[in-house]
Amino acid sequence: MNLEQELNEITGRMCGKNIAACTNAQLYNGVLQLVKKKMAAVPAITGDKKVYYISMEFLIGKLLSNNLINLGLYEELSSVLEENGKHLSDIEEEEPEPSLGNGGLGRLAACFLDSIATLGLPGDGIGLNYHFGLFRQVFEERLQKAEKNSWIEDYSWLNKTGTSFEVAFGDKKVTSVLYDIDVVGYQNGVNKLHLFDIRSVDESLVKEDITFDKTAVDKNLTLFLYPDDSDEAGNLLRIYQEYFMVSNAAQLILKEQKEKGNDLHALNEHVAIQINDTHPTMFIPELIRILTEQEGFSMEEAIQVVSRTCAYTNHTILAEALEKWPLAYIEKVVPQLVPIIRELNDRVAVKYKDPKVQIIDKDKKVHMAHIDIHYGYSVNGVAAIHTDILKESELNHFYKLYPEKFNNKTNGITFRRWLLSCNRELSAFLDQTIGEGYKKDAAELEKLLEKKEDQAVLDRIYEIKQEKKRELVSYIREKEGITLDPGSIFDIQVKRLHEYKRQQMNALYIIHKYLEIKGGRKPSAPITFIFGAKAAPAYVIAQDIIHLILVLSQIVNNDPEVSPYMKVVMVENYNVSYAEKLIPACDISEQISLASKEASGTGNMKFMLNGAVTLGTSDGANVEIHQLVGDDNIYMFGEKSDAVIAHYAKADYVSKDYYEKSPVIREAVDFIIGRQALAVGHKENLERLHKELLNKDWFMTLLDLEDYIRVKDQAFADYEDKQKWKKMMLVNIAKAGFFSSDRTIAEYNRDIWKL
Ligand code: 26V
Repeated sequence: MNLEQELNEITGRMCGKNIAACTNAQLYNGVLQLVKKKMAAVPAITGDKKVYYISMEFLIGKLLSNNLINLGLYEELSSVLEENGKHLSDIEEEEPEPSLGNGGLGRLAACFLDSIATLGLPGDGIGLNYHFGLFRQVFEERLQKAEKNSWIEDYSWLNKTGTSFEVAFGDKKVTSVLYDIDVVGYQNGVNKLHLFDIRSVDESLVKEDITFDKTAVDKNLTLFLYPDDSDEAGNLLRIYQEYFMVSNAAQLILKEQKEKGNDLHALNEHVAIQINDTHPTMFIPELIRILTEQEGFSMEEAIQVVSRTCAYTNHTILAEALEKWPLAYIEKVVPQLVPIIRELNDRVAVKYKDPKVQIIDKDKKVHMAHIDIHYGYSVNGVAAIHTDILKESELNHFYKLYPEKFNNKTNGITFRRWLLSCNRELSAFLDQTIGEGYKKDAAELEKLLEKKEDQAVLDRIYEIKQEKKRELVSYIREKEGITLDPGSIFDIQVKRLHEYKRQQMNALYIIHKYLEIKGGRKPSAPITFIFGAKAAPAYVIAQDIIHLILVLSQIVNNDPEVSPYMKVVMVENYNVSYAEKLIPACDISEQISLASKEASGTGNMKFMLNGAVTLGTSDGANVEIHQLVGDDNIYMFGEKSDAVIAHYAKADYVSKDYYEKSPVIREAVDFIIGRQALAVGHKENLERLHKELLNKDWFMTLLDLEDYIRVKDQAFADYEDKQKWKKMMLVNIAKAGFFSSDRTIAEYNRDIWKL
């Protein structure tokens, strides 16, 4: 049977229609079944040693297009559909997005699974099957409202397995069920993403918003992805979720190892466990508990084996995101772990006297990262500067104890999704221009540098950008009801909303530009400012920043004197699918975090790969982007991380000083509570934000504002020199190869997993 016959056979069986007669929704279900069947026929990746990547979040996004590309079926299926009067892009729109992550950490986990399979390494993901992913964001009266966001339909990528375990919480037991999603590598075999669920989940607990009864654990354990990103969680349910995940993980891994006939006493020869941030840390005491209680290990040996098997990745230095659970909470949820955690603590206390490296502190809080560092064999940061900060300041006390454990693994992104799938025009052009080798070896993108003086190549890269901008314009017109000028500069900042990422600084620039235009200083080219961001529901100032941006959008877009020169859009419900449309259309990529605070960033890499030029601070992976493209192909500004760290140490940053000495800053900040803003926005939100900027500004917005304005104006002016801009685009694409997650995973394997 050819592909068309196969699909006709499936749709006939599912809904009694052939391809041409199906609705797009019916056809999506048919295509889903077809692709799942194809994936089931791809051989599993096998080997002596396997990695398990344990993570509370796998922000996989839609899977159809990616799986088709990796299976090598995209073009064929696309033509089959066209011949039947259908379009693959319409079918893709039918797929619900699994938003099983908050942001960078979860998306990284998804990119890693793609690369592990693509490199042919045996490696599975282990996580939770949340019924509702990260909340759906809607704007009402220019405020964020959070709604539930379900993604599981009758037909989905999930395959129910027969695997099931018992997990004990104090006096009650919960039974798990395991669902698997196949992860197919690019022109390679299949690994699995294992997502654990409970049998007794009750979706009816949830009303339209995202509040629900948090006490009935046997009904709500896997209902929701926790929506706090770097805010203190402080919630028992979170500990229930974490323990449920790691207990299942430990049981699954031991079951698989026993089935393979491997000796558990030599577990580290067969298994590597990567602990994604501290959320899965209880895996360590849980595995020790099972080995000692059920497998006859002595405590000493169990600790030795586990310590040689587990490796930890740190993703943030924000103090509020480093988990510290009160021992009393753990006692309440999983009393069986408490003796193990005490044992681990006591062994540390005997060896080291420094209070900074203890596991249980004087307030009886358990420092999860400390368990990982003492009882894991590797600690890695996610970009060079981040790892340096861990070694030199944040985790310096540990670095002195265990220098050999610390290593850097600069993040990466999968080029299958962030180039081949979201920008088929650019990848097709690269195929013609430098050959297809870059798809397997991303370093080959550098071949593009040889074409830097080739006018036809430069023109085509620019033209593709214009095409992607036009596509985005029609998408935004349809979704947001706002009409944009595809001839304007597209300046984009999309990422979680957090003060350290400084969307508020971008907003202050917009105010500044607005006032300039009102004063008669028109920009050389029209500019479109685009934002996309969700704010944790409990994070008040982040909500206020969204409000400000929506207020500015209203003021600017409706001012006939200004709107021909600038527009402001905050897209609703920014998610992976939206990112896939925004990133290819971007001219200027905003990466403006306060230096030292963004561990790496991965959006910066996606933008660069799609020919955007970075406007950024010396933070996270921006530093490495800067080194790769050189001064002429990036716009850097702001104080460096050591200066920022010194400001914190000396507590000498006073935002009011900056406000008072600069009329430009004062004018922009005061606009927030001016007549115009208050006419459109809510007094409470705007005044709170204004007060925060003047009296606290913990993430030092005003510190870099003037420099930001200067460098951003320069970038906009340079955009007018088309020839110069095209060359910058080309260099950025050519140098993006380093940021392939295939490179990152090859390094994890070489230095940590050794599969
Ligand atoms: C913390 C918590 C606290 C408990 C409640 C739920 C929750 C969820 C997430 C987080 C921490 C998020 C940390 C994170 O996403 N870090 C980002 O990781 C990216 C991948 O390494 C990196 O590029 C970003 O710079 C970093 O912010």
